[in-house]
Formats: sequence, C-alpha cells, structure tokens
Amino acid sequence: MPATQHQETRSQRSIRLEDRYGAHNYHPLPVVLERGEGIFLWDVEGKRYYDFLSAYSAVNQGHCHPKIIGALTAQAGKLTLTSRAFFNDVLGEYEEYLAGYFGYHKVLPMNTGAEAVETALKLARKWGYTRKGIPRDQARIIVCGGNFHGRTITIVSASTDPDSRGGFGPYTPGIDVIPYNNLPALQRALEHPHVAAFMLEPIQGEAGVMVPDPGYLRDAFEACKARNVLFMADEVQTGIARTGKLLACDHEGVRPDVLILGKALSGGVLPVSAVLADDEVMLCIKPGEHGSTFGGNPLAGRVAIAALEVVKQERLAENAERMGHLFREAMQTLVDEFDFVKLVRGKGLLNAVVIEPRKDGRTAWELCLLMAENGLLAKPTHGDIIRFAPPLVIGKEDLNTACAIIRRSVESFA
Ligand code: IF1
Repeated sequence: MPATQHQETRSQRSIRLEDRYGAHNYHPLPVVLERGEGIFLWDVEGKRYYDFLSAYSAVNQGHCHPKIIGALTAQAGKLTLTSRAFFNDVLGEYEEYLAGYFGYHKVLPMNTGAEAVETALKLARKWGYTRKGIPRDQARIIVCGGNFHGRTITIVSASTDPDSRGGFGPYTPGIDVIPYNNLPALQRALEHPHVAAFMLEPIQGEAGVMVPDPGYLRDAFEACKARNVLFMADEVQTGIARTGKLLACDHEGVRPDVLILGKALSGGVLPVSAVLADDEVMLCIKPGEHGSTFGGNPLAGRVAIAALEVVKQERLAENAERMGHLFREAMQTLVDEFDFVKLVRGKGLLNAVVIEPRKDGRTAWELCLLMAENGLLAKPTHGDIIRFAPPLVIGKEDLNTACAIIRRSVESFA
C-alpha cells in the first residue's frame, strides 16, 4: 500500500521509533524484520530474505529451530532463574553436558560473548598470580591487532579499531598487541616473564574473515606452552560448527587451555556464553570471586543443550564444510569476472568477499542494499568487505539460489 503524505508504512514507523527513542549506536540496513524460520527472514511487508548474516553467527542452527524453541518453552513455564545463590536441577546437567561435549573439566557459565571474554581474562590473571607466580598486578595478556572480542572497556583497551576503542579511555593496562598470523612477533612478546595468556580469534571475524596461515594456530599454541602461557581461543563467532569443524581450532588439532563460547551456543534464542577450562585454571577462581545474575540460568541451560544437540544430530559442521566449498567456488567465478570483486576467503560457512569501491563512490554498502532488494541480507564490515554467513542448515539448492542472487546483484552493481 503506497504511503500517502500522512500515512507511513510499518517499516517507516519502526525505523522512526528506533531513531527517536533508541541510542544511535548502530547504522542498520533499512530492513525491518518480523519473522525468521530456518535460513529465511521476512520483513514487516512480508518480503522474504535469505539470511546471510545469521546475527553474526549466532543463528547457526537456523531461526526459531523447533527443537530449541521446544526446549525454551518447556522450561520457560517451569523455572527461568534462581540466581547462583541456590542450586537448581538444570545447571549441573548442563555443565556436565557442555564439559563433555568439548572435552574440558569445567564450565563457567555467562551470558554474552563479552562477559565470557572478560571472564577468561580474569581467569588468566588469577592463574598467572596463583599458579605461575607472576608478581601482583603485573600480569600481561597478549592480543592480536585487528581483533574483535566485544565492547567492554577492558576489551576495547585491547582493540586496534578506532571505532571500537576511540574516546573510551583511560584504558586497562597490561595488554600487549602483536600482529595477527605472525609467529615471530608472538615469540618476542612471550619473552616477557609476566605474560599470563595469549588470546586470539582462530579466524578474525570482524577484521573481515582473516584466516591465518596453515600451522599458525598450532605453532602459536606450542610457543605458548614453551613459555607456560595460557592459549585462549575466542570461538564466540568461529565456534559451534561455523567454520566446518565443531571449533575452528579443530582444523589444526589445537586444544585451547581456555575456550570461549557464545552466540550459537544458544542458537540465537537468548544470550548464552561460557568459558571452558581444566581444573588447574578454572579452580583459581574461588567462591565469591566472580559471577553473574543470569549466568547459568535453567532456561539458558536447557536451550544450550538443545542447540548443541541440533549441531550434532543435523551434522552442521559437515554441512558447513561442504556448503562452504560450493559458496567459495561460486564467489570465485565473480572474482574472475568482475574486476571490483577482489577476492573471497573463509572456512566453512564463514566467508567474506572484498568489493573495491567504484569510481562513482559506490561501496559494499550499496551492493548490500541491492542484495536486500533481491532478497538476500548481508552487511559490510570495514567498508569494503562483505561477510557471508548463512545458517549452517542451508542446503545445496538454497545455496545455489542465494549465489544466483549475489551474482545478479553484482551484475547490476557493475
Ligand atoms: C557488535 C562485530 C562480529 C565476537 C567475538 C566476542 C564477541 C563477538 C569473536 C562479543 C561479538 C558481534 C558483536 C556485534 C557485532 C558482532 C561482530 F562486528 F562486532 F565484530 F560478529 F564480528 N568475540 N561480535 O565476534 O560477543 O558480547 O556481542 O555477545 O558489537 O556490533 P557479544
């Protein structure tokens, strides 16, 4: 129905309300979504889209997966939150399931990815002081340039991205930044006697799906072990089957000392994150030294168990591996045909395409608008990189249709 002078569409109304009453901390594509199912999203005007962002890899199992929603609704009417002041009948079961699923002694349950990252940083410092003998308040954490680990003050203190970090000082001390995918730089940083941990994304998501050289993760892990430094993998975005293995570290057989999970741990149904480690690290935090009101709540526990069962039952890692190859092949034909499509890179169904800005100033953003018009949702990062990350349940036919939409959009962008 055309919007006359005084009438506005439902989309316009939603956008107007967010602009008037919401903080302006995002610049979304002008799409107002109302419903999701599997790999599809529908906007308020009923238009259907392929979701190729998956809420930044939180919806790996597909939108509103019936098994996960079933677990949510079964628990929601029974008991949603006790706080950790008391025990409940779900947390221990969930911790046993999660610890067994990833092969660690223990789990510290939190809610958002950033909280899990902060928890890992606190664990590393505690371990550094109580187990490694680092002098009080002298612990150092090594991170990589181009990282994205969340938005808290300590996490942005580790960031090299001006948008994430700028204007939020003073910054948390004790953080050393080295170049990603650079073993000599890590070895030099590890010479400092007070290093407690090295934290990295096995593939840098926000930086534009930067895949390190084969062997880097393994060599970095060995370098840390040689210096009694914890290797901490932030798998918030790369974990839960996204890159074609259960964890991105699995591609190199690396078992992180500290594993950080979030996003798809709940299938995107509600915030669930966790830190996994063995007793030597995990038991450095004593009762009363860390916590969270919602961390480990019964609702989150039931949802996360269901979300992880789906990953195994539907063999999502294997599907991500297979579909990822098909996707990169399809994108490579665009690279070969269009000079402004520079390259495609990624692993499993975490991929990115680099789009060179056109002479008339059009960028990846305009291409994303075209793809949205053609029924596919993706969003640029750092101006010229488009990340493509559909739910891992996508089948071959839908993947081919989605690639045809991308092709059609690139052709009209040209
Ligand atoms: C935003 C980016 C992705 C993450 C990794 C921890 C967190 C994230 C590897 C923190 C979160 C989200 C945050 C969201 C957009 C999105 C994002 F563009 F910001 F960088 F995915 F790449 N570790 N990433 O990717 O988890 O606290 O958000 O649950 O802040 O704009 P969170």
